Amino acid sequence: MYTLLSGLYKYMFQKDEYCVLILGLDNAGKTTFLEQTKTKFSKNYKGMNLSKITTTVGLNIGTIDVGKARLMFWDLGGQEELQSLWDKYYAESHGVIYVIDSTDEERLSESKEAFENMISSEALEGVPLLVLANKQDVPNCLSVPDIKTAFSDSAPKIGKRDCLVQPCTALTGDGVNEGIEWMVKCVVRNIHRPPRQKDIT
Ligand code: G3D
Repeated sequence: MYTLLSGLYKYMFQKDEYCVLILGLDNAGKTTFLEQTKTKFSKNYKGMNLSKITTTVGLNIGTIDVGKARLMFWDLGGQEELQSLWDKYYAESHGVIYVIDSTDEERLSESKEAFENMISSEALEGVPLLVLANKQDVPNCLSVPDIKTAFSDSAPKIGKRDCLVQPCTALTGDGVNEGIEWMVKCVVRNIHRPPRQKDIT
């Protein structure tokens, strides 16, 4: 009876856990996105004042539950010297959210370089990739088609992994639900896929 009840309890309440990295250059809006996500998806979370958030130095973490999935976010610092730490987290991650500041055309090529380094990592092969074109509230910012064009020659490196470019305003929350729901769908589907041939030992 105990086994039956504990099995039932586990079935109803146990969550599958997924690690999702939030990457991008400093000032792209990673921490604002994480705070907005926690505010939207956690019932009792009293978010920080979003206008008081300053750029990530080190690591911010956060957890949300969506259905039977528990997403654990690691928001890593985007400064050049911190980018070299990103790959230490790749092997553990089930999904990547890459945040682009759509108002910063000057640093777009720098962002693309960091993006290409990241997607070239073997450890991230097949891992779903959500690209956020953030700060869409700012007039005359780069649109999703502009960003897709600028990043078009990265397509071969993206390969067959799930990838979505989502317009987003982390400050107001526009596009946050759509992005998170897409990520949940992909990581859940991915974990139930049969292992790749080279993973079989
Ligand atoms: P980071 O964690 O990637 O370094 P932050 O970036 O989340 O600290 O955000 C950097 C700056 O961008 C912050 O402004 C923040 O308010 C702003 N920001 C983040 N998301 C948006 C958005 O969707 N729209 C607009 N207009 N601004 C955004 P400050 O002035 O504090 O540097």
